[in-house]
Amino acid sequence: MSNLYNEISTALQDGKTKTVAELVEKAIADDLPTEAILKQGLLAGMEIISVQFQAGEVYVPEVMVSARAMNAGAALLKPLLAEAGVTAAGKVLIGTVKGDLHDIGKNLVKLMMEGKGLEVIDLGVDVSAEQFLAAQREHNADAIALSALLTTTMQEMKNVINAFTEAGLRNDMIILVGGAPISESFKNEIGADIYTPDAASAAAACKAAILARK
Ligand code: B1M
Repeated sequence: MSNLYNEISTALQDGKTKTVAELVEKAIADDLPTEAILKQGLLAGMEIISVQFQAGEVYVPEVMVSARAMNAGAALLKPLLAEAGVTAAGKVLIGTVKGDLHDIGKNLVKLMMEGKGLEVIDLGVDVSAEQFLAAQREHNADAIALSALLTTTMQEMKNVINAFTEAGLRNDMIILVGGAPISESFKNEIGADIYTPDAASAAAACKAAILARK
């Protein structure tokens, strides 16, 4: 394994955004595989921080600076993941649900979807059902991708689906859900269409479902 992956992981754990960006740029210049830079560098570092956070060894501020470094590094990989010159295969609205500020997984899903040639409109974090609905009325997307990382906010996904149903828009679109506490059975319980455990499979499933409808 390239030592550069370890350096990226370590700099991310230390919350050094500038260093992470420089190292990712170096890895790109060295022609290292994009997926490996993401998985063995950025995500490996984030995984270590996650374990330490869960064990109470690091706290919210440290995790936030690591998250910022993660997002900066991932943004540099975006052009490499995108298929240049491909017309959008479909349009997706994405956001982390109301009350939830976690955006790393959501950003990865967005990145992977863009890599599959989908146009993604990112509504950010803490997005209410009303905001999703307003965005759908404006953009008329093929799919909506909801992310939640907290057991307290995952229920908000149901509110989003209810809002779309009440507005008569539910059957016009594909609803994807994901995030650490989400499962296939939860997806079924709230009446969403697709659950996937990771960003790459979310992008693949979303594109396939959109193409199947066209
Ligand atoms: Co928070 N946090 N956090 N946190 N945080 C968790 C989620 C937690 C499990 C840690 C723990 O204590 N064990 C816990 C939740 C417990 C629970 O609900 N059961 C927790 C808590 C409690 C909290 C706070 C309440 C802490 C506090 O303030 N005391 C607070 C809540 C703030 C809020 O949202 N209102 C909080 C705050 C934060 C930070 C701000 C410090 C930071 C977020 C920074 C940011 O996102 N910009 C943070 C982080 C980073 C984490 C952990 C450590 C890592 C999450 C992460 O980014 N992982 C997390 C512990 C953990 O998950 N092990 C934790 C990396 C990322 C790539 O994975 O987001 O799971 P993930 O995405 C995956 C899949 O889930 C999937 O794809 C990705 C992989 O390919 N996926 C989708 C995600 N969305 C998808 C959508 C899809 C499909 C797949 O389709 C649409």
